[in-house]
Amino acid sequence: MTREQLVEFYRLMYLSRRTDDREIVLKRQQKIFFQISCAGHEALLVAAGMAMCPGYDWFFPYYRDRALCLTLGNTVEEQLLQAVGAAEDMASGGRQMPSHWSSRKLHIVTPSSATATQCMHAIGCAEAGRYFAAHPAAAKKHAGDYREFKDVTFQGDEVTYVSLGEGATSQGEFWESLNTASNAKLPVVYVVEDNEYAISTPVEVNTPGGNISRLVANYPNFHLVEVDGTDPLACYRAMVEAVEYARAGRGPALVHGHVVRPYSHSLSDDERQYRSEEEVQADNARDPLAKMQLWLLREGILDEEGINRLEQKVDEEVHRAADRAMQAVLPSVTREAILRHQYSEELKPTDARFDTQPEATADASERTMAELINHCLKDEMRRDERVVVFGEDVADATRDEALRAGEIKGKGGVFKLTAGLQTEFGSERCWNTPLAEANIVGRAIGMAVRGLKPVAEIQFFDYIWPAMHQMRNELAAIRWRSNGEWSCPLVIRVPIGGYLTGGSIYHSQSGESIFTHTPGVLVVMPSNALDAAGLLRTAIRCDDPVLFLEHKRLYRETFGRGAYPGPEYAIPFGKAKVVRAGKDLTVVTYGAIVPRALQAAEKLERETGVDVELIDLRTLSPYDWEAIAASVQKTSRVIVAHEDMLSWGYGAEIAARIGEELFDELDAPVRRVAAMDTFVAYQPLLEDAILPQAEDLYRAMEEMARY
Ligand SMILES: Cc1ncc(C[n+]2csc(CCOP(=O)(O)OP(=O)(O)O)c2C)c(N)n1
Repeated sequence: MTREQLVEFYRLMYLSRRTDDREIVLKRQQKIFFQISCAGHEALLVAAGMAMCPGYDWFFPYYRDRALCLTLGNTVEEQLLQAVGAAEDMASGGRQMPSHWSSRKLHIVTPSSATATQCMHAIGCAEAGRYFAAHPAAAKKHAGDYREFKDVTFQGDEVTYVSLGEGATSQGEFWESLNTASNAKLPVVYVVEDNEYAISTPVEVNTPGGNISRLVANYPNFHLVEVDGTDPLACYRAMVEAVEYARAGRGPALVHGHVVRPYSHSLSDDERQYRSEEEVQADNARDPLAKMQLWLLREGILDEEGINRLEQKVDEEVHRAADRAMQAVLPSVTREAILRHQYSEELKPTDARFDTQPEATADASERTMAELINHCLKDEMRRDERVVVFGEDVADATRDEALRAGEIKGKGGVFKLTAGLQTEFGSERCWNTPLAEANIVGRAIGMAVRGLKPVAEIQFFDYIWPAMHQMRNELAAIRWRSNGEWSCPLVIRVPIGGYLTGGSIYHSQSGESIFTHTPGVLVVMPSNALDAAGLLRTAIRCDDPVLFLEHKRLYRETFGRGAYPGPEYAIPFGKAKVVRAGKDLTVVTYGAIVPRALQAAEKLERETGVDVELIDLRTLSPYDWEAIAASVQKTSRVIVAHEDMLSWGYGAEIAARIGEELFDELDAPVRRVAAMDTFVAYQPLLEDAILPQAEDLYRAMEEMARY
């Protein structure tokens, strides 16, 4: 480093520390509401920022990384606006805590507060960079779908930075990310900021043997460096080496920096409650700021006066920034402003462009839902080179020599929905992932942030839970928490549901209401082949994350087959289908209950003449309230039916809204038909008793008609 760089290095470290100090004062004055500092980590982070290129490389930092972000080009004022929760806070518009950095211009991707989730996003980001370099045409804008609103930039040799504390390395997502970084030799630089404490929990609890780089040492392709993170020159050397290694395409790197934490975990924590005085003093003696100041003086790079001048200028800068931040306009509290950017503001999945008619094609033979989903995936992959498909066992064959030689047919998913995709589009566009659901969803998020369109698969709904953290805290939240600056439109396809005869607890679960209760994600559940094709197309082309629930029992049923509707057939979200028009009572349902309710309704009409109107919602979030209201106004009697458990279920919300808004229309209490409040059992007799059957629906309809 030149003299100027060394002085700048110190200036940035000091700037970061003084910004923390200012925030601490503001917090004590109750002008801001949370404070977490970078103190003690500055040397490692300024080194990282100086070794990388803002707006060229990509950054997934965590809350300690103030000094990194200042080095990349974040200003103190921007950081203090976040602390105030100002309307002009670029990172989130007052939605996130301070120290949750974000800048599109600098490629700092919005982080959550959850520890280690960002590791998976960094992997997806690096994979996307590599993909676009190999398929540059895919980056082009395209009118008519999400690509219209997603700028894609790539360099070919960009490096992705991701940081975390040593405590966070205990999280599965850290290890799930190492798996893919190592296997795919991805250009990712991990920085583990080891201050030996995760709040009050010391390193030996989180890391067997107390040293994370020693544990990572057996991962192939990694460049590992362990460094004194309070030594600026050693940190800079370590970071430059690591970045060079990754940029040259040799694989990922992990820089393990031993740092200190002089200001406790956050302002809400007092480390003297759990650390001895001796230990705290030993840490203080390693403070990187004091060490570098001394070093600059000793080496004659700055004299005392030079240090004073530099520090005074920084103090004034921080002071001015704080004054400006205190004057900032606060966010609007209108309902509209609060909900803004929950979903894409540019392209709604309810848009008329998604309302097209099936095409008559030469082959009019009836196809199953499984076949039409497979056709839709193929058509969309042909149309849009950004679509990639991955998950457990979705590829035809990972070891693809025999496949390419035409000697084997390939698997293509446990339900064969993705059959032939790898064969037609290659292993870069359809591949098998490790058996790790957070890896699947987390990578998909990172890819979608960069502009790819992942259509990932979770093998069974029953196993979606390891990915739940990624889905609720990341996928659903990214657009809202960054105030629209970042988005991750993608599709997660999930086989769901029971009526399988022998599926048992772990292959028959429902649980859609858990996701409709999550803002930011759209939830779709078709009941027939044609709807599945049209809704999946909209899911792929729209600009929001979509959970696409495919009922396993409906995949190959005779009910609901349809002819191939052509490659442009789409159905807008939020538009229910009247499966059977009727005048006496309404049944609102979706998924595998549709054929069962239809069977019950037809029997009821034959036997009693009662005429049931059957509504298939098709999309659960958003849902078609107008269709429900119109039908209830006509029939004055309504049953909400679903396969999932009764209590706290999807039907509770619909029933409550009918009660609130349509009470005067009703001639009978709203009724729900659903599963018992338990898991689905293996023995078919038990399964039949637990899940709602056509007879249960029949009985409910008949009783309601008589009420
Ligand atoms: C998934 C998750 N669990 C718990 C927390 C609460 N929490 C916030 S920070 C923290 C400790 C993190 O320690 P470490 O990773 O060592 O980083 P440091 O804060 O020391 O830099 C915990 C437990 C969280 N944010 N996310």
